This record gives sequence, structure tokens and C-alpha cells, in this order.
Amino acid sequence: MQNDTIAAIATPPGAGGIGIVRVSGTDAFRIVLPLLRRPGEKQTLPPSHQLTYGHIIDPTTNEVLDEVLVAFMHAPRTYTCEDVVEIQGHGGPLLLRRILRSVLTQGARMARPGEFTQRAFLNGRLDLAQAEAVMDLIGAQTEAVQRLAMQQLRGRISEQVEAARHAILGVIARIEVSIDFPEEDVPTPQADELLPLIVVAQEAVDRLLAGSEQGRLYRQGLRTAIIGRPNVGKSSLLNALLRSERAIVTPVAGTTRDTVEEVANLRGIPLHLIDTAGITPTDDPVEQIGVQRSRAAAANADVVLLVCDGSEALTAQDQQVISELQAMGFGTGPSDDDTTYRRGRPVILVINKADRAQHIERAALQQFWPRATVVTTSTVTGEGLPELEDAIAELVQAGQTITSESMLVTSTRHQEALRSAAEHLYAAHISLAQHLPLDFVSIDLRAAYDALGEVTGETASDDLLDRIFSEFCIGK
Ligand SMILES: Nc1nc2c(ncn2[C@@H]2O[C@H](COP(=O)(O)OP(=O)(O)OP(=O)(O)O)[C@@H](O)[C@H]2O)c(=O)[nH]1
Ligand SMILES: [Mg+2]
Repeated sequence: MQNDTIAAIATPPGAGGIGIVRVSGTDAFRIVLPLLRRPGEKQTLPPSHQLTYGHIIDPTTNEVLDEVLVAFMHAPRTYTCEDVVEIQGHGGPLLLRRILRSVLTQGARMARPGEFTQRAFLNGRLDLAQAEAVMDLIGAQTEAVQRLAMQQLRGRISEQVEAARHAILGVIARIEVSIDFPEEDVPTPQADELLPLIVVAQEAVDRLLAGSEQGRLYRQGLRTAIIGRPNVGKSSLLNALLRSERAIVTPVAGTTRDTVEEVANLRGIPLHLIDTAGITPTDDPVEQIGVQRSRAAAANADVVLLVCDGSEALTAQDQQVISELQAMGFGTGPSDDDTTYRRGRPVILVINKADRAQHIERAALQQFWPRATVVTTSTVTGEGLPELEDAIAELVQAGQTITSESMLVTSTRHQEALRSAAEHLYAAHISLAQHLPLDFVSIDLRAAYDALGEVTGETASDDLLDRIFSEFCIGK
């Protein structure tokens, strides 16, 4: 248990119907009770987990600040596992700050960002993966992301990680007993007894890693840059994918001067669409800056939609844009045996203005990227747009949709820890198969065990914990 009692405004900044000041710690009741005036001048502690009506006062002046409902909640059945008080007032920012100040005057300390959740973690109510899921749940921009976060908060990821750790610990125990107590006559375990146990752990870790690239994209969204020479219909395409007239469209080449960024929900995937200025040689200093930004947008994208105007033959300028993208490494993967698309950043080729007589052959474009998907679209008739959406979604989903039962690792941090565990398990497997001394095997198994413990927080350093919780908002 932490010693000091912390407090913060738990509702978002700005005016609202109600606003909540949350107080947690051993002194929470002692701090809030004297601030509450109830009908009949009661002084006793109200029943736990029930709302009590009253008025909150400023203890220095006795001024009545607000009419409130207060919940006193006894440990351990609370968010932090400590005594918690939640004061529900009217949701005015100044008002809530004055209520908070009264609480601080009585001896509470201002909570740091994420400190309530950090206490829930330190007091064992949530493991680290679950605590991180709280933040993902709050930040979710699509239902799919929210579902994945909820599964993680319910402990589904942690269970699998713990199962793998348990399997590893079993092997470590068998090895170490034989090393530590040779005189006890414990038979040295044989490689063929231990290998199947390591394989169980390897399979568990591989299962978690399998969908993690996909999960990461769900969580972070897919940065999708719309690139091409001027006037091919990039902004029209952005608007069509957003289903709103977000970017200016005109027949004038060079309409878009700056990048325009919007988030679309593509079948549960947060799609960060970036419309860009047409890439073209120019002397106009404003346009030059725009073109530089287009190049930067392409360089930072996960996917590029390369747009051409199908009503005209490919121009030298189109080819110039294509070679720039190739130089950035777009469209070099995935190779057929890649399970993750990440190793080469994909490009999707869009031949736009399909409603007009066509002058670009698919093959002419495909010679640059034989494996890339080519889609023919018209932003006027809507032709080809569903196919374009399919092509983008396919990059992430690989045929799988997110249901309320889906379980995917979504965090880069978890992914890295799992990869490290997988490498150490592999090394242990090889050492064992080569009949190297068992303490070699055991060193790698320990490393794998610790790497997995970083996911649930059991082996996470204080620095790491501080960093994770500081990314939370205040009051959470
Ligand atoms: N016929 C036809 N015209 C289109 C289509 N898509 C866009 N256009 C027209 O092409 C012109 C240019 O469209 P924009 O969306 O502004 O093109 P852009 O690539 O954003 O152009 P810049 O911002 O100048 O680089 C406009 O007159 C659009 O109405 C299409 O599918 N068919
Ligand atoms: Mg434009």
C-alpha cells in the first residue's frame, strides 16, 4: 500500500453535466468527510459503494461550493484497491478545481498522470498488460480496437503469457534441481524429456506473436499517403474514402498545396489518410514546400496509394513519382512466404478516372511492381472504391475480422518482449538439441521467462513502469 492519499479531477477538462473529483488512499475518508455537509448534520461514514447527497464546502471559509453526490468506497473493492472517494459535482472546470483544492487543503496530494491505475497495478488488481489496456480502451477510435483492448483488460493476453511462463518455469525447475542437488541423486533430465516442454512454450509465444503485427496496426492505425502527380484525383479520392468533402477539388493542377490528414474507419481499422500536393518540378516556392511535404508523407507512410489518371497515357512525371517511391523501398514486399506485410511497405496502384476512355494498361503499371494490387476507380461514379477499400483492409486483416472474442497482441512493447522471449526459447531449444551443458539452456530459459514477465509487469523495471503510467491522462 502507498502511504499518501492522492486526488485529481477524473473527468475531462471543460464544462460537462457532471464532473468527478477522485480521491484514493488511506486518508481518503478522513479527508473528504469533514468537507461534506449532509441534511441532519450527520457525521458518520455513509455505507460503502453508495451515493450520499450533500454539499461540499471550502474548509478555510466554510463557503458552500457545490451540491454533490459522494461515493465512499472501502478497500479493496475499488479501482485502486485502496479506500476511494468520488465526489460528483456539477461539471464546471473552475468549480471542480475549487473542490479539488479543498481536498488538497485537507492533506491529499495531487495525483500524477496514471497514478490511480498505477496503484491498481502495484496493489495487484491489474497486471501491466491490463493497466495498459485501460489506456487503449479510453483511446480506442474504432469498435475493433475497443474490442481488442477489452479482451486485454479482461486478462486474455496475460493468461496466455502466464501459461508460457509456467511451462518455461517447469523446465527451469527440472534443470536446476539436478544442478543444485547432485548429491540428492536426482537424475539429470534428458534432452528428449525437456524438448517437448520447451516446444509447448515456443508454440504459446508463437501464437501470441502471430497476430501481433495485425494487432499493432489496429492499435496504431495505418498511415496511408495518397501520392501522385498533380490533377490525377488524389483529393477526390480522399473525399471519397472519407465520404465527406474534406479537401478542395478543382480542375486546376496544383490545387492541394499542403498535406491534409483525416482518420477514416475502414472496417474497424483506423485509417490515417494523408492527401498530398501533386509531386511535380516547380519554381513556385510555396508549391516546392508542398512537394517536399508530399515526399515526407510518403516516406513516413505504412502504405502508399499511387494515383494515376487513366484518361491519359502515363507521363514522364508519373514515372518520376514511381521511381521516387521505389527508391523509398515501397512495393518491395511482402514476398510470398512473408507472414507480415511490414517487411516491405506496400503500394497500391490506383488508375483513376475510369469513367473516361482509358489510356493506361494495367500491365504498363504492373511492370514497375509486379506484385502490387492494381485498382481502377472513378470518384465520379464510385466504381472501384469498394475494391480499393478491400485492398487496403486486406493488408491489415489478412482475412480476419475482429469480433468480441478476438485476442491479439496490439502493443509494440509486448511484441518486442515476445520476440525476445521467442529468440531465447529458440536458443535454449538449439542448445538442448546439441547436448550443450544444461546451465546454458537454463540461462536462455531464464531470459525468456523474464522477457515474458515484462508483458505482465512482473519483471518490469521502475523506469519502464514510470514511463508507461506517465503516458496516461491525469485522473486515470
Ligand atoms: N472524370 C473524372 N474526373 C475526376 C475523377 N477524379 C477526379 N476528377 C477530376 O479531376 C480534377 C482534379 O481532381 P483533384 O481531386 O483535385 O486532383 P488532385 O490529384 O488532388 O490534384 P492536385 O491537388 O492539384 O494535385 C477535378 O476536376 C476532379 O473533378 C474521376 O474519377 N473521373
Ligand atoms: Mg489535391
